Amino acid sequence: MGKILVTGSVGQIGSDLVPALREKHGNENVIAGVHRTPPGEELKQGPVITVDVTNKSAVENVIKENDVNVIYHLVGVLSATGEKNPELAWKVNMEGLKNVLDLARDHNIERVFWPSSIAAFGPNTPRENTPQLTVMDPNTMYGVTKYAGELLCQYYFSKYGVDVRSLRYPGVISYKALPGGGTTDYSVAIFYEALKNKRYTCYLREDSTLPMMYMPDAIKGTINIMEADPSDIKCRLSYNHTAVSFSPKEITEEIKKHIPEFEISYEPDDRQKIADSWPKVIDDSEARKDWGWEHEFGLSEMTVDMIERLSAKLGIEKPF
Ligand code: AKB
Repeated sequence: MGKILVTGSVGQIGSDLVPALREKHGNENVIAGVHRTPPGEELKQGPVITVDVTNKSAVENVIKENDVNVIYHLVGVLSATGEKNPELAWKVNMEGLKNVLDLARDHNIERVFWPSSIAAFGPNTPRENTPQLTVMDPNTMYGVTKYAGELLCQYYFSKYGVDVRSLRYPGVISYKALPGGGTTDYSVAIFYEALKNKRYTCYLREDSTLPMMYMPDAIKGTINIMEADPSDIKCRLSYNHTAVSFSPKEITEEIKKHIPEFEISYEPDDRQKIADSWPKVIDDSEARKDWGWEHEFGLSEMTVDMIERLSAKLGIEKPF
């Protein structure tokens, strides 16, 4: 069996995906690709390799020296950071993806996973029940790289037969690693602040509804699409992939059921404009139909699990 390479392993998704893949395939078969941020103890349970995805020959060496045949290419600069540094977002997100796709083609890599995002949509996209194929006019550099990346994946599939599969992630909520530089990050920060300080100042308006998902569902969907039979993958752009949609006000009400003293205030900043250009609810029925996507966690189940696990992580007494 060839090895699995996960780029961006110290990121929010990678920190949960690498252990899940190692549990399935064995620690030694899953290589955690890292760059600047050093890996924590959990990632060090198996092979860790430092690699810059913008350096094609460095990635090629990792593939050749380790007999890699599956790649989860997670490295990416997210929406808010991308608006502060559009050059960096283009370089990391586009050059990194093009390098991985070229190498997948040249080294007969069996499968590639690449995450797109709800950021691939834009202000003229229908915001309710957003279909998979619709108007795409992203107005952030992150969104531009996600939509262009989807087209590139589809091109490499149809032109070169690269079996690349993709999901449009919504905001992902998790307790292991913090998201960094996204617009949906508030949905994680709110839990930390509710537990630690019982107050949170949110940078989005109270009514900013966005599609969201709890990490165990994101990992399940990611592994399931990669395990699906190639004939079941009918969409080679990227699948809409969601679980719930909620606003800061709605998640606050849910948290307050367990931490009644919790208080929130709102000070919208630049990220509000980004959130306003994204869908509120996306329609992921194609993923459900084609390869059997099903989510498990709704808002209330996720809130209970987050509070339980985060209080254990922070050493704070569980409020229920
Ligand atoms: C972000 O907010 O930038 C990301 C995303 C939705 O892709 N979490």
